[in-house]
Amino acid sequence: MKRDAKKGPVHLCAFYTENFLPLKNYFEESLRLIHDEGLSVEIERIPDDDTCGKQVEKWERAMRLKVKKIIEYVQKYRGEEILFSDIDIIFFRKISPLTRTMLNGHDIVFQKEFLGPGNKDVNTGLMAMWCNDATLDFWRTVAAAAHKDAFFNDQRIVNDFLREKSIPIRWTFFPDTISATTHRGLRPSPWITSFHATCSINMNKKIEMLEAVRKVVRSPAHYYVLELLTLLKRVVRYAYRLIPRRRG
Ligand SMILES: [Mn+2]
Repeated sequence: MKRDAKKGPVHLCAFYTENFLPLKNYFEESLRLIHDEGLSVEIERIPDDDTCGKQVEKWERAMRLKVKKIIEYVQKYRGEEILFSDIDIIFFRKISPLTRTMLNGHDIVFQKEFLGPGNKDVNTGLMAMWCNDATLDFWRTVAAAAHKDAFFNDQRIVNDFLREKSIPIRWTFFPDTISATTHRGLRPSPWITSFHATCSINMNKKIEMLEAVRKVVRSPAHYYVLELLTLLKRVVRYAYRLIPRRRG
């Protein structure tokens, strides 16, 4: 990939369906606060589909739509760098410098599903991508595989392909600062770059997660108090366990 394309901004591409509007407000506000001059933000509104009522159905519709939208963005920004983001994510620090660094030598950079050396899974919520042939082929193959699924889940399909190495793609993980609920619950390090509210498809639960994490990140003191309380709780629990043993 030509390096001169790096002069342009990183295109942050996101979409939301009408029913997830409150999440979009959190997303947008967080972007305003980080003042990332290297980003060009594009948030697309998709009208809600009234024909599918249940939350789980809406969720599946959003996942199918996601693959379709990614293909559109990759075609639109050919030769440039994009950051595709779910709408249930908030940012705390500039993301474009990390995106550029990570894309050096890779076609796609994924958020980790879990922390630790045992993790092999990617999370498709936040992805940095070079809009090139390899990336386009990758997503077209994912889209083609979607028809086989009764309940489509883009992340499962992506992880299957990456594990099988059946599509040639240069990919890597973002560092742990690209955080999610599956990493350290609602108590990430206060120095994270972004947080993805995962583990629930319920919007109110997601908002609770974002609020809780925002508190931790905005006030490291709050974080240390919580850590201290956890430690104290452990000490008390341990001491409590010792007492009956001595009596017995
Ligand atoms: Mn998500």
